[in-house]
Amino acid sequence: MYRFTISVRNDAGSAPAVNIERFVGVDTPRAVTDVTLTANGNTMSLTWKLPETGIHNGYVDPEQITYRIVRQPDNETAQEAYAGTSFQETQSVEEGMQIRYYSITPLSEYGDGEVTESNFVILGESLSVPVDEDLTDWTRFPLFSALDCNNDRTTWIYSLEANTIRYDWAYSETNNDWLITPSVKLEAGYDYQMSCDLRSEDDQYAAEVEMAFGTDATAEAMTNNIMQAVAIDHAQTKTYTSALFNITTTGLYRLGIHACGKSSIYYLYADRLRIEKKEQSGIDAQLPKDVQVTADNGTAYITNPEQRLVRIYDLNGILLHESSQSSFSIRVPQGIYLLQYDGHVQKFCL
Ligand SMILES: [Ca+2]
Repeated sequence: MYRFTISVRNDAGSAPAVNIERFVGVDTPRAVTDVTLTANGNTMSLTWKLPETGIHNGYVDPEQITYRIVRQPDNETAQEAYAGTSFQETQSVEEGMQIRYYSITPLSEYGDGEVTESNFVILGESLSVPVDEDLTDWTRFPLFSALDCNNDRTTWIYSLEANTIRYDWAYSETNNDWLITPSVKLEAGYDYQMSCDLRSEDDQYAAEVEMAFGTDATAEAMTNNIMQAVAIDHAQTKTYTSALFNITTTGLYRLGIHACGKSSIYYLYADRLRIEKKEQSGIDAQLPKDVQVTADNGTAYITNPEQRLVRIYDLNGILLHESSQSSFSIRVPQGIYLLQYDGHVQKFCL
């Protein structure tokens, strides 16, 4: 910045001097504008504009400006001194989903401009079980769908004040707002269970909550209830767990937390959501009477009068022996084994 003192004089004399400050020379760039990020599959395209003048309204030579491009929210530098105002890269997520955005800083030998952040895009198609979502991490909230089904303009949000997901108190008399997970891969043949950590703002009723799942992120799709509505009326976080549930077709599903019941002026907070897979043991409490196993001194003796095909596995599922003899024995190290026939399974110990 330069200060100029200007005075005007003519034959009649001098006018009072005027001081002005002006920037002269090459200026520090302003923050870039119009930052747009689009994703096509795993390929991300970023474009932006450099303002024509610098932070002091001085001259900026776009040819001399480079850009620091940082992947967010991981804060990884993608380019340190990139030339140009469009950038593309292909990035894949190995598993799960995450948001991606970029921060861009214009750099010059006369100083660096301010950082500008792009919009975000979502990488990945679905979550895999086990799911353990930290809902205090704001970057996870955009993966969820918040549905204001009673159209009262309040619903589930990420609260920057509370640093977690919050269901705001309703303007209507009852609550009807879903918080629905991104797509989750579920397999037929297993039991699943969802749990969510919930609390009220105070030891006062905030809302009722129920859980359900379906195949789409809509209220209409949430047809399979897995937890009946309960009132959330405690300031201390408690974990609410659904019933075990399973599906008959392997695929992508959505699981929902439904704020329902009468409304309240107290906020409802959700800060962790888990989905676990439970092995469907398929282990019968007892074998049919005709197949018996007795263990003695490292040897298992099997009686099989109907001469069914009987298989013995270790706990890793490795087949150790199979026989359809009416009686046979197998010598194995101490441990737990599985005896299986005609779809029946039983554990036995040696
Ligand atoms: Ca609402």
